[in-house]
Amino acid sequence: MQDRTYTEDAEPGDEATVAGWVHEVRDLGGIAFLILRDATGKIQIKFEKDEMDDDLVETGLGVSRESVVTVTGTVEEEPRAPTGVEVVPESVEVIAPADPELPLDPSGKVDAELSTRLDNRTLDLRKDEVQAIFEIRSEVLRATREQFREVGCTEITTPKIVATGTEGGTELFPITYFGREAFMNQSPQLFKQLMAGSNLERVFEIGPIFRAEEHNTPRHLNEATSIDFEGAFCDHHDAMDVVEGVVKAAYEAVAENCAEELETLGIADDFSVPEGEFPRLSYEEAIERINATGELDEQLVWGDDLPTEGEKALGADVGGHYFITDWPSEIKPFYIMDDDEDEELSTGFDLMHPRMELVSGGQREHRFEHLVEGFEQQGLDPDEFEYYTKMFKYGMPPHAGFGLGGERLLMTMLDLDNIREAVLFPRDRQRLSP
Ligand code: AMO
Repeated sequence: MQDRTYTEDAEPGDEATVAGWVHEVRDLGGIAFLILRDATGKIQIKFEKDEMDDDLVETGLGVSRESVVTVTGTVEEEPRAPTGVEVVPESVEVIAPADPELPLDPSGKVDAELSTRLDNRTLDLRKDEVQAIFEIRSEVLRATREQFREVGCTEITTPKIVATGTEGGTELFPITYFGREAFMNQSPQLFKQLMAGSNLERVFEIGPIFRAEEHNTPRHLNEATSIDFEGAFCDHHDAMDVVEGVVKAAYEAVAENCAEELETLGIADDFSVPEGEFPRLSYEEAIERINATGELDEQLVWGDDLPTEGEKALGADVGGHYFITDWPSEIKPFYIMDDDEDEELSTGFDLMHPRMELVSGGQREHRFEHLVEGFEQQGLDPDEFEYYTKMFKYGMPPHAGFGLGGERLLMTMLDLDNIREAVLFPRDRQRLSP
């Protein structure tokens, strides 16, 4: 729309047209206010009933909440107005009237259940604190991309419809692809490795991953955003350095550019950029420390996966982001390389936030024979992965990488209770639309 002024840009003395939603109409008798809201904020429109044209007053005050209007008038200084200015209207046009029966209250005065909010995301996003989450999400993704470019990575996008799974068979979503069985991709794992072996060398991808998770929990989604990295001539230590840089860059960018959003979310005072190196604990140390907390009914033994309560106990003990390294090879996937000196150990690592796991990564098995053996050990048919394995015969350098859960990064950064708060239209066991 031509000549439209955002509410935050309206300056006293301007002749301006503002456009947005009717946040509230406050009728005080002889004087009344319409509060108009747009992406940048709110502005007060003043109606003096005795001094203005009746039609204008009627239109301005009769309009239902959340209708879309444009208002043309003079911007004047008004210290008592919430933003210090108000508009004295010459014309008001109702562009799109809203049904007075709203499924939720965008002013936030009446709370709504999460499911009602997710069913009506358009209205939900009209609330400042919900808008703030998605402004921050956008900033996190921007900063992440910039950080990857800083360390020499090329952004790639890889297929989401694939012939094989990589992260365990039970979590696959099958689909029909021209009469053949196909799947929604669980991870760009194999594609990003194939690109680490190309002349691109260092690649990243930010895209959807699909998991038919059994769990319907506050931290699992069936479609999540994965922030993936893969780098040639990198080992797992290098990959840990890269992910540490990315996480810190995301926090720094939010601290620097989202002060208002953090204020809106009520977390500005508690928000801090993680400082110093993230501690790197071995899996063995991790289980010892978990056992020492006494939080678990049964002591963990070598080879156990870390249960959620164990992760929480360790998180509370460490008190910040930390890595768990040197996992037993048997609980890491086929593409993870074993330790050079001890076959029982792998180069796999996880990056943890005190509340939950954010990242898995590791150095990859780049030696053809070892890779094929690994497939067989995990009961996978190497022939099905021939498109992948054969490239390991034509010069595959050592490489390493990681996958970082985008929504989990946001959830932990903003202290959200439920991962669904960080996704516009979440996919979970109950939710397939909108
Ligand atoms: P992994 O399966 O551990 O590793 O996934 C990596 C990270 O992605 C996030 N994540 C999820 N977030 C929300 N809901 C889910 N259902 C979900 N599943 C995963 C987590 C997790 O730590 N290919 C490897 C990565 C690699 O080695 O490069 C992989 O996918 O934050």
